[in-house]
Amino acid sequence: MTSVVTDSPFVRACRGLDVPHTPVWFMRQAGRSLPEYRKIREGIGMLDSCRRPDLVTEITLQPVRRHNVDAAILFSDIVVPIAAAGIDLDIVAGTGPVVASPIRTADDLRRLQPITSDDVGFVTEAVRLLVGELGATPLIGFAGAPFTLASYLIEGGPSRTYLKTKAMMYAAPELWNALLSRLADITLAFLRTQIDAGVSAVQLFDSWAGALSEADYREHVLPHSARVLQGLADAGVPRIHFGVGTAVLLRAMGEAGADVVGVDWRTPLDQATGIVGPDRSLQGNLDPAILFAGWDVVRREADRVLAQGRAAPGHVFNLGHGVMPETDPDVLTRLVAHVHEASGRA
Ligand code: 1CP
Repeated sequence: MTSVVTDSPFVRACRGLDVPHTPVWFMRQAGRSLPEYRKIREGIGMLDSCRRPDLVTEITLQPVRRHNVDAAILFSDIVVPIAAAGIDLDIVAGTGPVVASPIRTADDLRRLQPITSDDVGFVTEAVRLLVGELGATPLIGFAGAPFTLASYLIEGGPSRTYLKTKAMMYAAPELWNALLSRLADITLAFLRTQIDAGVSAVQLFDSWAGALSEADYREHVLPHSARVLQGLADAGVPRIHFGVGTAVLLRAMGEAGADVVGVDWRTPLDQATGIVGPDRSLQGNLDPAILFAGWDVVRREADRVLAQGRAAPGHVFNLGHGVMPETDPDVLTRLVAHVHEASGRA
């Protein structure tokens, strides 16, 4: 089985090898855009559902069955390992992660403990079940990057400005580095657990890194993300590194140790590959809002993304960020078929 997965279009594109068609999957492909997801989640909290391997398996498989995507992504959340590390938090419907008592001092940091695989045994179990079910379809594991995780821990929840996060970064570099270093350990342990259980690739989500200048990213964030990505260099699976609004960070995010750099819709892929360099594949980057503009626009823009993606050594088609809950799932199904057909070898 393993060799079939290693030879899948998705893993081959991540490695910059030739492919029979451009592989495609969607960030947030599992979730509220699917009626079968809304049904199975009825009355079950987000964190509780992430801890139930039977539910995780079913929810992860739903978009694979429906859309014929080239990869599955484990149903979980970036704050799952943080909860396992001892932080009291919840994922509130319509809001996102909310931390009961934010981390702002060295004393607070003591509440964030290292994790081992045993603390997230439900993830190991879910990955094993999924690898058995998925056959030749690769499973992507993921984690939040230290900066994005720190933003939730410091702010206490979602933020637009990252004021408290940046204030700590500038004013208390020792505390900042201690926090990000601890988060890097947790993220590394969480990704290792998923790889040991059988995932075929990992994605490090630094969704909110685009709030930083390149200089600040390089000084305060990159060393911690690099420790995570380079710590997996021997693991034998492609490493994808993604953030939103990262046009000025793409080179640095590649240098952190990624095999694939995820690009949002603001930077055309032919331009992105010039920034990232010839050694790395790209993933992206259709604007998720385009899915609301009617099929003719979707097809035209998808063709543009495919054409621009040909400039990169390998291209994994995706959106520039996650599927919005209001998206018509039939448009996603049609888009997958179109990407396969339009990019397929004659
Ligand atoms: O009850 C629900 O359905 C809540 C919505 C939801 C879902 C479906 C949340 C809350 N998380 C998830 C699952 C999830 N989260 C996945 C599933 C796999 C898939 O993609 O199909 C993944 C990969 C994530 C990762 C995640 N969580 C990120 C990084 C990706 C991104 O979108 O940038 C981030 C930033 C989070 C935090 C989070 N969790 C949930 C929400 C609404 C948010 C964002 C809150 C904010 O705006 O700050």
